[in-house]
Amino acid sequence: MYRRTFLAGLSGLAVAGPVAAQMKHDMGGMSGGHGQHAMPATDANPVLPEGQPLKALPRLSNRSAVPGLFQAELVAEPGVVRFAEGLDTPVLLYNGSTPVIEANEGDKIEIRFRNGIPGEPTTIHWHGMPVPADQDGNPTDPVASGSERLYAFNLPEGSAAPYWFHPHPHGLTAEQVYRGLAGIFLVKPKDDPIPPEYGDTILLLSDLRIAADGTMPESTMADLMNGRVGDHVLVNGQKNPAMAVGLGEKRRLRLFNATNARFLRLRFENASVTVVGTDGGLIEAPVAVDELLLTPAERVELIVSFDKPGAARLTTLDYERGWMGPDKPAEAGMVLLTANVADQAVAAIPPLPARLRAIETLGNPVVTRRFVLTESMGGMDHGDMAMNGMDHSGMSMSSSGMDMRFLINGASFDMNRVDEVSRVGQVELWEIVNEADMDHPFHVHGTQFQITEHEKDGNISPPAYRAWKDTVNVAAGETVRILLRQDLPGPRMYHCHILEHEQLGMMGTVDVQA
Ligand SMILES: [Cu+2]
Repeated sequence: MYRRTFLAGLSGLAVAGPVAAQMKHDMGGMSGGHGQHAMPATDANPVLPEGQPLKALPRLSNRSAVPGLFQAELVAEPGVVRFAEGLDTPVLLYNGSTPVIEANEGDKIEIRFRNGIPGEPTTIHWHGMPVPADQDGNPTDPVASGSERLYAFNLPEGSAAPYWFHPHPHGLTAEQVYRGLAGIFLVKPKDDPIPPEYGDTILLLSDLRIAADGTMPESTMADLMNGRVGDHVLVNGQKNPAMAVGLGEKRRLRLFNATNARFLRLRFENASVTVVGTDGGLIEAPVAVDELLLTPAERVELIVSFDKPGAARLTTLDYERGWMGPDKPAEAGMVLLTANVADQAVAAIPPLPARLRAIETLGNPVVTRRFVLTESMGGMDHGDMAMNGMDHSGMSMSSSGMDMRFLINGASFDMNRVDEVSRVGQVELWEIVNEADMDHPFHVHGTQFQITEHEKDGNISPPAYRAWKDTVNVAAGETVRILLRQDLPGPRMYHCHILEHEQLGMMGTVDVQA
């Protein structure tokens, strides 16, 4: 109750610290979209068309004729998209779209990048990719507005996976991403065990909020607190697009959660789903599932079998992630994609192999690190509040007003501070301890890790299957243990991938020494 009253009264309060920097102006209002936000209704919420044929994201063409070399140009700049009939929405895009880069293990990559965003620095972070630290778009390496640079790196053997890329400038990441900057980086293996008859369909999930005039409202206090959740979850920029499939067809679908803060608990109605890959590529053996949770920045590769004629819908289920304050968006029952399955059966297609690949075990860790995630409101963290006889849903106002921070080991991100020092090649155990009220999807730059266990309320459970991951959801009150090894030297970020939380301090730097 405290929280509800507290947040309802937020707009009248003085705003201090990093929050102030984020808040440009008071709340925008929406209704009638996917998630119902009971914000003060200032504008009608434009209706987006549904059921249009699914469009494939455009491929970025390789300018090089040299085998094993991929060369291309990327420009980040403003654009306009018509999401709703008759309404232009100003956005930010790479090369006027959400491009897909496709390359092979072993390739050398050279991307000439130009920042065409007026007045804002930016970077390109190659999310999940094992690239050199100075090529990874760290906030410490901004590209100024109007400037350009070359991103160059190699794709090692074994790095085949569905990566993505997005901006990572200090203080602007959340905004540049929700305004549209994202792309896909698909690294293909030399030998792919998935039958080519299944095709290969990329589904980039993004989140949109637009006002009656088509513009994207600035983020509100609730957005900073919970991460910005829009009104429409789009697939490749479309609302509930349609794909036509034959009866009995199997399709390879690669799902990318490129939203700032959407927790997508998904199921496919009238179709059966098998997981074959995660952030870091294929898992060892196919795993049939009824539903799955895809949190911000995570990816999953599915084989979907369309064994029933009629509509098969990718829908959402409710998920409790510890929403702060009033107006948790209704997340259940959204239809993200519709597959129209024909009555006519297709010719028999090859089965999915029982073994996909081997995943190396990382061995015993030589170092253990502990990362405690907390939230601090009004300059007080949990400990302080408890000490003052307040449960964490009670807030008090420091003299300078509301100050919201998201912390790792009690510290807020500082670009000039190294928080941990590690070594190239050493195996480490990281314990991510979430003492906060909200789930936080934890991401590590520069490598892929393996989850070893989940612990909650004294119960320890292993992961459902061994997988390479670069982002793992750590639920409120949960501890997740991961094994990782960095193979390249340099400073690497680790942070919550609710982009507003990263921006409000939930990020640190580990310096990996050679
Ligand atoms: Cu977070």
